[in-house]
Amino acid sequence: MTIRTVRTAPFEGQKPGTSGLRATTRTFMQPGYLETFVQSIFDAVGGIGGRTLTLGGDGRFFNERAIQTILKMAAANGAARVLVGRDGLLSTPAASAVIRERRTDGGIILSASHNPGGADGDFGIKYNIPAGGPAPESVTEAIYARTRTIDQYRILEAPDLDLTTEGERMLGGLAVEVVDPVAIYAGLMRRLFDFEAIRALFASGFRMRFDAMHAVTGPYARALLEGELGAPAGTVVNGVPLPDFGGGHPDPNPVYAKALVDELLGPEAPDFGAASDGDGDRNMIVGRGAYVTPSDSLAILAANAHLAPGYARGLAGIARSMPTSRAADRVAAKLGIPCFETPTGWKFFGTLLDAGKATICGEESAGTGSDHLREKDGLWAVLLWLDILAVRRQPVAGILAEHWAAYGRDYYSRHDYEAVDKAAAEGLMAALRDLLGGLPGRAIEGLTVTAADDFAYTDPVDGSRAEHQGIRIVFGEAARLVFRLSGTGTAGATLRVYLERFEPDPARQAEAPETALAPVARAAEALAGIRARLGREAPDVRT
Ligand code: VG1
Ligand code: CO
Repeated sequence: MTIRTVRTAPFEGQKPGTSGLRATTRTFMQPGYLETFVQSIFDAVGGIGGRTLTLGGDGRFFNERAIQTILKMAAANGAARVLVGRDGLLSTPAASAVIRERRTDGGIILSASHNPGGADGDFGIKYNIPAGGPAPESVTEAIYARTRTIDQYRILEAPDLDLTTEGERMLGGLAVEVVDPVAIYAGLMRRLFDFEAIRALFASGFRMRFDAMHAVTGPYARALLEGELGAPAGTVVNGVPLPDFGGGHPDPNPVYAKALVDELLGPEAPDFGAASDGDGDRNMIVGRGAYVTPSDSLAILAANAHLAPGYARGLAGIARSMPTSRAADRVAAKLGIPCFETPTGWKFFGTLLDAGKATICGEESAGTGSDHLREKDGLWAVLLWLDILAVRRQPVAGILAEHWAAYGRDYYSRHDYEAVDKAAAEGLMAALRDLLGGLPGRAIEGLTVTAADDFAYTDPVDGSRAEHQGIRIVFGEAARLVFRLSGTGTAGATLRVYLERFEPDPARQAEAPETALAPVARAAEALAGIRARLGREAPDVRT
């Protein structure tokens, strides 16, 4: 087997976004595109000679080809060992678990997460650091810088390796260890949660539906929920991972997981429903007759986490991304612990978790997780909910109502305008930025602006700085409006508008979110002129 050094030239736009590099699958399938980015990772981390890496992906189209290529490149670059999930599969949280438990020198995860897959869909790749989390911006910037100058990559000429059975095999000088994608992750879950109690809950007749959306979580959910916890067969639906996710959009929200939400809000509803995304790091929670917004889920999990053995010691702090509602802040205040507000993207939670400043983190985009890993973790959130339900033995709707009565309700919605003209979206953001100075004190739609800024964040642990992380317009405690551009899209730009209104009065907490948020939505239009600037009458997706 010979090592080939292949001449290459930089590809445009290999800049990691909110969560790694994402592009259309066809872009990734261009000769040399994947290789150039992977070599840039290896070079930017100081080479991988003698090191051990974790490797896996969400199983989408091109996953297996990419895994074979990366293994041959790791061999050619002198790596000692790669732990790869069987069939090239590892959910994002499971990859983080393998990196941490096996103490590998970081890892590579192949996924475009909630973006559709297939030849006409999207693909993605990201590097995770040895702590198990997404590379911080200092590292992604170094990788990007390397993609600008790279002129060669190294690859072993060798036949493809069999990844269908566990065990160790050699690829040149590289030991490739094919591992069970579920085992290490499942072991961690057993240590955090009271499986006995959850088993008793299912044995009592509790019924749940878990929609794996034909993405990577299927095997994990089947093994844990149906296998170990005794949920009846059929609890997990769409449980077989497919390269194109069955043509669906593996984003667990009321739009793309509509069938599940309809079932839970319908007459034959089971007690509890949940769904996960392409790479298994997101979760959507629905009770019988009660959709739980991700921001509320974070707050409720934080308020009740002590009921699960893994968190019985209490929480050190809570962290939420800036656009996530302020519901978690009220829980932190009651618990007397800090609440950190970070930019969007899990990479900003890493330092807080490493330093023991935050125990639970979350994002409005259906991401929740804790210090057990350095990625958000869809099934973890589901198991924590189950553990809480097993202890409280109350319907989800009751838990939600009690939470709102105690803390107030934060009506919340996100409006996405997808694949809009990039220049127009940037123009909208620039115009908003120009308005900021004049906003405080101004009344719009009966709401008075108390603060308005272009969110910037200084990491309290390492002092690193992130700027232009979204426009934040605060109407005191009453409401909040956030505008930002997505960093995970692959076509044009996506504008996200985040709407929030606080209602402390239990008598007024049962309104339809759209009604409660109508003045905030009108304020957004008045301030940003979305219709005129983007030429869109309404958002593509409301979650
Ligand atoms: C989106 C979400 C963000 C999340 C990111 C990655 O980013 O808003 O909260 O961390 O996706 O999630 P953006 O830049 O498009 O708003 V995942 O599950 O797609 O890796
Ligand atoms: Co994801």
